[in-house]
Amino acid sequence: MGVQDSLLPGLRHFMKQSARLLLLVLLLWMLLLFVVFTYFTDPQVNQPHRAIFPFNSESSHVTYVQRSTRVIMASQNSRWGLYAERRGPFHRRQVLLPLRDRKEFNFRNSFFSDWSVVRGLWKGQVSSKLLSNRLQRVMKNYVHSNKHNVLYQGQQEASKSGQEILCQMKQQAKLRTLDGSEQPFAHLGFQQLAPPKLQQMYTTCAVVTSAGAILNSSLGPEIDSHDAVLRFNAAPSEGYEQDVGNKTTIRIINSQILANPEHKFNRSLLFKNITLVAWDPAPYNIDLYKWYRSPDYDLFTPYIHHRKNFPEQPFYILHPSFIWKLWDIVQSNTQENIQRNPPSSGFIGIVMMMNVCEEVHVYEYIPSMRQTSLCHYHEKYYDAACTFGAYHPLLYEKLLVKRMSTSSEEDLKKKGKVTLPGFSKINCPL
Ligand code: NCC
Repeated sequence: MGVQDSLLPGLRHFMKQSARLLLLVLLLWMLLLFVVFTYFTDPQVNQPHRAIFPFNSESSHVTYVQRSTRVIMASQNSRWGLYAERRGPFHRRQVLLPLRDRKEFNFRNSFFSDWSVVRGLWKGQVSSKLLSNRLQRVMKNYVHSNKHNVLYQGQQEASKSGQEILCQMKQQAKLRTLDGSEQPFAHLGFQQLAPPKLQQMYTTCAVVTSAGAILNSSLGPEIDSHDAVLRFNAAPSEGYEQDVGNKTTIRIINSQILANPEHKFNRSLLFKNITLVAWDPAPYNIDLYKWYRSPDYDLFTPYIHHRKNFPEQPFYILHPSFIWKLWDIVQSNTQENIQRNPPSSGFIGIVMMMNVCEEVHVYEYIPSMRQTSLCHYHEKYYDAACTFGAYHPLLYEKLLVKRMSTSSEEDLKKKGKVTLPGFSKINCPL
């Protein structure tokens, strides 16, 4: 036996020990990293909240954060809730976020909860309890606040089949626009202003939501192949044709678009040569006088102005009874109490298209595998609330749409597409 042979077992033993030690150090290092990561991303980190600007009683800890694009308010008084834009010609743009909610914009909390919500939506079974703590809290505020004086006394059950929900929709969600015969509008001469009833029938229609997840979808050509394409608010197609297409037939606009100079409603090409459908939340009891006196955002003045200047352009205002009927339908099919605010433009648009199309294809409303917290495909702004709701009862609207959908699992997950029959194609028992 040479010297080399006697050294070898010792060397082997030494290397084994070193490897073990290295592994142990590595494990300890990873554990340490995990602890540090958990500490800094924990929404419950117990730090004192400094009240810099008392916004209202519920979310009283609010701070200003400079941001270039919009004002974000976590006020339950604001129409748009956490993301509200406060715009006025002289208003300096700032972001208002409650300190504790900012802390919860964190990877751990939102990433895992976002995906469990998405999976729940795919299965057609979801509860607000799956949302991140922050979204649950904001949602709870809206469930308890009641700006529009909603008084719901109907049933709340979640056991209807897809076909039963479709029949309920067909029966109760008939499209209604202001025709000018209702007071105080008749008195104000709206009958001469309102265009003929919206009743053109299309064979297949696309509803293109503004969700960030539609980016990199290459759905543009498929979207453009439909007879009619519905888009929302100020969502552009220019520059995004590959993913969202470039055809626009109808655009639903909330009253912010008409009232807020930033959207250049009178001049922007986004609103030309298409059918326009505007809406604004009226009181739940459909008090049209009160609505006319104090709409959420003044849509009436720009509407009158626009109708006079462009009488050829079909331009409608949705009757608030249509909007609140949709809310009733969502609540009636949900055991949880939903936010007492109108449904999103997305849901309003989907049901409107079910009234005028034989088949409706909705893109990236139920999130696909591309789900991201990017709010809009055309804006660098991240918040999962755009997808799951804060002010609007988006989560419950989406669940209802999923339950009515006839699309395949592959279409749902890969394309983010749900298919719904138009009312004319739904056969219901008499
Ligand atoms: O964001 P918004 O909606 O214009 O989007 C149109 C519809 O697309 C669906 N959507 C959007 C983003 C996302 N990540 N997932 C989605 O499913 C929704 O169905 C949504 O309705 C609105 O409903 O009118 C809303 O409008 C904006 C805003 O007023 C307009 O974009 C004009 O600037 C509201 N945001 C703010 O007020 C800040 C938004 O809450 C609702």
